[in-house]
Amino acid sequence: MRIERYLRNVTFWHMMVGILSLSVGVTYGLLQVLARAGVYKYGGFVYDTKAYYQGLTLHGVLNAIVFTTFFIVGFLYIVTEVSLKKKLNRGLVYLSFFTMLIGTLLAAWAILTNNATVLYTFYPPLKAHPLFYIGATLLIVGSWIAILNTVITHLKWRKENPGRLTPPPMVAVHAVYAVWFLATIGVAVEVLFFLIPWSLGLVKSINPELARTLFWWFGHPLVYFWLLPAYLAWYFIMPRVAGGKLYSEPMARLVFIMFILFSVPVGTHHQFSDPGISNTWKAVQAFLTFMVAVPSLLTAFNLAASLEYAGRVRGGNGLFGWIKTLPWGDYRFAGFIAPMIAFIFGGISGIVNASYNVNQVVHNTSWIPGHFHLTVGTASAMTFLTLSYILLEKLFGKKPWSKGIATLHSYLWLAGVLIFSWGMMQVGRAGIPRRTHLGLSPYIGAEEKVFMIVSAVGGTVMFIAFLLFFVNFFITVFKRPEVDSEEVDLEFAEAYHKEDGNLPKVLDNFKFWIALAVILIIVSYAPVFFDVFRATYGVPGAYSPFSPSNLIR
Ligand code: HAS
Repeated sequence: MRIERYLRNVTFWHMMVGILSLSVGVTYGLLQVLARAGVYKYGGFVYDTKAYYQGLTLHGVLNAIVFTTFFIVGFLYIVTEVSLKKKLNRGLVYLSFFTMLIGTLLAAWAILTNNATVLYTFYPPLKAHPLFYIGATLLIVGSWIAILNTVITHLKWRKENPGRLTPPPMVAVHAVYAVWFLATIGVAVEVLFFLIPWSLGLVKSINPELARTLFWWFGHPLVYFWLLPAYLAWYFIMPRVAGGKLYSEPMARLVFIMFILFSVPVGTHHQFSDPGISNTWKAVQAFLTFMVAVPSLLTAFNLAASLEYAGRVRGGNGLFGWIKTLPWGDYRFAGFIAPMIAFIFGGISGIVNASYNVNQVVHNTSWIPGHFHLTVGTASAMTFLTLSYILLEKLFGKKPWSKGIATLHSYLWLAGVLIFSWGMMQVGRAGIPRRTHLGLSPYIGAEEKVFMIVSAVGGTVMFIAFLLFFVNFFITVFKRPEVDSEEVDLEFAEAYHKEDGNLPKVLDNFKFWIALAVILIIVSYAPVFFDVFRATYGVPGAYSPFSPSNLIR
């Protein structure tokens, strides 16, 4: 498949904006873990709290929002064109990129000038400069343009290929975008109707609980927007790198469809400790959270079977002999297996979080950053870094400058994150809070201090691993191409159990699954909003959309 030069370049710039943002974000990550361990003091000899929170905002927004969104949109363009063998609309590609870029620059200005030190969750009553919210809106609108482009391209493909099943990697693309679109409706309402008017001074006050609820409508499916492109790579690229096949294609399709259904109506599991929402609906969303873990459990079996198949094809035998024969020294395999291993622990800790009663022990403690550095911080982020090497090779014919360093940084990062998260989870279990530098806290015991040093060691190892990636990646960018990249083949894996003509047609009907997801969202969220409105209406100082007295005339 020939990818036009403009799309190669645009994808490259998506990657570059993402990776440059990540490089700033991870630097602030290092400073935080060192500050928490008491090794580094923001502002010299005293803790400068403002600087700590500004750094934390940069860390969260750049790593979790900017890096991921740019990388994912760029990567999915290539997957779309390669799997459908059909061109996207060039004008929309540019429009999306520049809208996202302008939005990012506006938000970055606000954070860098300390006008938006509100962390990546921007909970009110923390208030940011209007340009922060407007920038975030543009970033999302830009990604919606990319969705529109992808949907138009797929519809054209369907017209030209009546009766053909959507290729499985494209099913994954639709799942990513369906989840993202449904999720961003929540945050769009929060930002457009509440935060922007409030930050512009058009309304006097705001309802923090309503804003949090709308944020988490977005915030949890956001994690599957990060995860599903990694799954796309683990399902459709990794088995081929391992020298085998994807074990079951129909199961992969089912998994992506389950994510469309279950990703959104679970956000209240971030609000188990919030007042105002009844226990019944928290419990319902806790149950739905367990449902959304099911496709990941299916994934674990499907991927393990694919790995076993590859290991046996490579000559491994016996119960575990196949593990040894996997290509552990191949930088691409290392870059996929390391995040997969991290995700086993990330997933287990997610189930702990989701268990309503156990959540009371870990909520708002350091346990949570322990969980999400294993998930988004490694399962997603490291997979994206591996994909960026693969894209450089496929789009520009440039293999990594050092394959050894590319392999090393993946295992080093894995070691770093396991140490980091172990430390964070230990102190989290002891009740030590997250999102604070703890510099002057009197209640930290000797054992906790030790584990905070453990986290600092792990965080430093992760940072060194990232530096290795960064240097290797940029030398690769500037070196001469060594292979002809005119024909781009992402080399999607073949399947051992392929989809055949017997597959129920409904499994290729995305409109049906999205409609079902909307119904599930309404059923599970309507009572939650009813509770929130009932509990917060009329509270002095709180803003209710139903109270006209809140409008400044
Ligand atoms: Fe989570 C909080 C529950 C998955 C990210 N999560 C967070 C936050 C983030 C985050 C960023 O219920 C903090 C937000 C904040 O700032 O407050 N999470 C879950 C559950 C899952 C889950 C049930 N989370 C993720 C993923 C993330 C992510 C994925 C990012 C990408 N999470 C929660 C809850 C909270 C939470 C509560 C709120 C806590 C609180 O109180 O604040 C599930 O989706 C996890 C299912 C995963 C599995 C693992 C499957 C394993 C696989 C690997 C297979 C490996 C193989 C390798 C085969 C069941 C697929 C074999 C190796 C060989 C050598 C052969």
